[in-house]
Amino acid sequence: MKKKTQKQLDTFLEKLAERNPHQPEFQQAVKEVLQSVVPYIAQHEKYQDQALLERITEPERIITFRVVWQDDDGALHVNRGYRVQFNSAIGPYKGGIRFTPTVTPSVLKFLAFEQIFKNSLTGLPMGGGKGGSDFNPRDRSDSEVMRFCQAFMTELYRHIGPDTDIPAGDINVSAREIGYLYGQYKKIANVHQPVLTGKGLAYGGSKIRTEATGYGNVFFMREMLKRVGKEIEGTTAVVSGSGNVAQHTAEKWIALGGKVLAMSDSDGTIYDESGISQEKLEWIKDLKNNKRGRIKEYAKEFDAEFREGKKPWDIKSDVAFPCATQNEIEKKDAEKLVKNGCQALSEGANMPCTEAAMEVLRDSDILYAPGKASNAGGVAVSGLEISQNILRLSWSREEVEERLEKIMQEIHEKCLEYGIDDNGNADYVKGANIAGFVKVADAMIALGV
Ligand code: NDP
Ligand code: 2IT
Repeated sequence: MKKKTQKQLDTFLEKLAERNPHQPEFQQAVKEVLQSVVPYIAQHEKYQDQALLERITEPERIITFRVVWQDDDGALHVNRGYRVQFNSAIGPYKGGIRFTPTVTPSVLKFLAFEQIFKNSLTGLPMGGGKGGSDFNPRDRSDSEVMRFCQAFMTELYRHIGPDTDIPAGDINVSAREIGYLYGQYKKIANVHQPVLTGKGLAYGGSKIRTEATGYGNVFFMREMLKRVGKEIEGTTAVVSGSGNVAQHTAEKWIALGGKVLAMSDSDGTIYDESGISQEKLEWIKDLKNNKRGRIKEYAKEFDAEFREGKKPWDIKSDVAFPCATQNEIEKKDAEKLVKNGCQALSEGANMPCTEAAMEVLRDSDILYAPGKASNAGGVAVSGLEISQNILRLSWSREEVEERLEKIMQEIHEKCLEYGIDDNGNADYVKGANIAGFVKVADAMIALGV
């Protein structure tokens, strides 16, 4: 980066930090995007003198609300609900809802900010948004989760709509929660509308939406490997997490001939040297999605190793798929991956690498896919779910999966269009950031202020 451009970026980030104090995740996400975008703007007059950086880093609207609900013993609880409606230049706000105690305005702003560029990359007309609550569903009964979802939607419903804002799932929000949320929306609004995605197949959901993020993640990895003449067949992988994205990343990896050595949850990692087969994966799905159990139970059932409190990054494997949460790969983890000869890393989670970890990966020979490109398959199929709802029809599994594959290939191509360096190497971080930015910036300029 030229000295003058670096100075401009530093000054902007200083002001951003002053304007958004105590929001480290948001500042981290903005810095990551602007490191690619600011030099690009410096070379393209069209994007100058438009206050684009100031505008694109300021959410259009943030809604905060009180959520009061009753537990099974009759006690009342108060949680905080949020929806960050960050940018609607290219379409209605779109992005997931997350229920976990680590939800803060900073986390939701980083996620909504990432979502702007991710949604742009899908090629579908979706703006960026994200929402959630600090509610912890762990150890809560079904009826408690239902009452919480109903209370959450009772306020959220007035802020969303098929042409305004269409939430979906994210951490701890999947089929069960989307069902309760949609049920409450329908009761209040008295309409069936594509106002949430990730719906059940019985009431308007799309085939493959459950699988889409994980499958898309593997499709993106396949494109990266293909470009350098490598194949999935026989290649080993470690996957963090054992929720929606992790399960379906593992599933597609296994289906394409790869081997999965490890998965994890917030308690630790299971290491199965013989590989997690599809049959064992079905057992994990039942454990996590129905029994809501802990991953360590896998070790007992299949005589594998359980590494308490450990992440999977020190297990030697050909590729890595972080699919749990933000900042789960620290500098030392990235160094370990490089040292162990890991060849490629594709992010299923949003911003799973710390800034320092990212630097290590980008300075290495590892093929590195940032989440806004590699995990975009989930929101892409959400977009396809909206299209099917509007058309009032339902596409087959094959049709949706084919479209997903094509979208992931196109995202890969867009990353290359803006991300090839002087040596012909692919910088997917730069490519994804610039390609995502250009469409949104063009729309913002065209729409005026
Ligand atoms: P799930 O709730 O289904 O699964 C999350 C998994 O990550 C669980 O195994 C959970 O463990 C683990 N986990 C969560 N928090 C932590 C933590 N602090 N430390 C260690 N492990 C943790 O969520 P998803 O699979 O939907 O989401 C995973 C990631 O993928 C998130 O970053 C999300 O934003 C991203 N993403 C999701 C998309 C989707 O369509 N669902 C789309 C694109 C990205 P435990 O069981 O112990 O809680
Ligand atoms: O991070 C994400 O892209 C998601 N959680 C999916 C969002 C969506 O609207 O499907």
